[in-house]
Amino acid sequence: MSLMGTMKAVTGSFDGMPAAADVQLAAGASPRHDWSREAVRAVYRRPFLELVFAAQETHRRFHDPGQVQLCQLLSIKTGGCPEDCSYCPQSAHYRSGVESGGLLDVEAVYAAARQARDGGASRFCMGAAWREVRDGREFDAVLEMVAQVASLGLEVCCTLGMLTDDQAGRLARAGLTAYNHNLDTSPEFYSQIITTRRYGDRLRTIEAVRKAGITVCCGGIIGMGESDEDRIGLLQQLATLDPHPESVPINMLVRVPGTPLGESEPADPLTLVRTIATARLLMPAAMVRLSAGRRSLTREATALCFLAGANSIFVGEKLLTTPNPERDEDERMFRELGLRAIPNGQSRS
Ligand code: SAM
Ligand code: DTB
Ligand code: SF4
Repeated sequence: MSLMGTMKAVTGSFDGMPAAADVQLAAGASPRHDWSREAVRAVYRRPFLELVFAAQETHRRFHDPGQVQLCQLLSIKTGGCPEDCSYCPQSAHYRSGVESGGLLDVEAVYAAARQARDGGASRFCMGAAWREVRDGREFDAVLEMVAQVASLGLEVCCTLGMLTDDQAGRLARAGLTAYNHNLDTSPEFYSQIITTRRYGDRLRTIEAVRKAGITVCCGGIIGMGESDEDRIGLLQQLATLDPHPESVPINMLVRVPGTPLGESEPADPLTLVRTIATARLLMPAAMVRLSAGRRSLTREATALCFLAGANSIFVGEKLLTTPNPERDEDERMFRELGLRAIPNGQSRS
């Protein structure tokens, strides 16, 4: 049975737990954007089971708890990136074994997107290992890729590094649904992870995307040696964007040998769950995407991520350059958990 299968989700509710009184999320209430550090900290630090329960309650007010969006990634330009992001195997600063390549052909990208759609994905995300977009032949080809992927009825997302207002406008006119540009961590911890750009550079690109009418996909990574306070800081940054990002990817670091973070301590899956639950409570309408790192999660930890409000995953054997769970494994998990893929055209993007 495919991921598009029709197994019904468990829709019963839990009784007897206190409601999330301090989280102000009555049905229909509009999301808040004025989250202070203290308020975010209070949510993040709630007792674990209470936090997950509150997140699931909120999740059910805004989303179908049995539906999860399947997204597929494709690296359209791999490796050789001039940025020094300590987690990234595509940085030219490190020897990770990733082979650099040129920009893929439009035809190859179209074929990969069609295959992704036929496999049940409703969103296709193209990544390029660029610091920023440069106008010229390659950007023109990316615009053509966007138009072609959009013609398949898929949501189209790109992650190409920094953008100018004009470039964001051109992507919007080509049919881009979403632009992924992560803040990754708190403003305080950022310079320990990346030295070749500043937090403010990230925020400026996010603003350009927003102004162009493209939806914002912005999240971060856990497991980089950051503290709870850094995760709280990241979540506060995201939740004070107005409007909130429509899409919040939460990545667990994929530790790639040769990168500065290749030998880090693995993140605690319960910290991942806590981060997802807090994101769900702060940004109730967003798609919260359980992104990189699923290969190191047990089935049970993954189920907790869904319970905490994650409602999207990446499928396919590869993320950009690193492995992802096998398709069969994901299909089995969907059957066991009673989850269904969100049909094409029905997510909140
Ligand atoms: N170069 C563009 C940029 O940085 O915005 C786009 C591609 S970049 C690979 C997209 C995102 O992937 C990064 O912002 C980071 O959050 C995530 N990422 C990269 N390497 C990762 C890793 N090893 N583990 C988890 N997430 C990672
Ligand atoms: C995001 O936040 N995670 C995805 C997507 N946005 C582009 C990328 C994960 C990359 C993991 C490392 C790799 O495969 O190279
Ligand atoms: Fe380059 Fe993006 Fe990797 Fe940073 S995360 S090194 S900008 S590809």
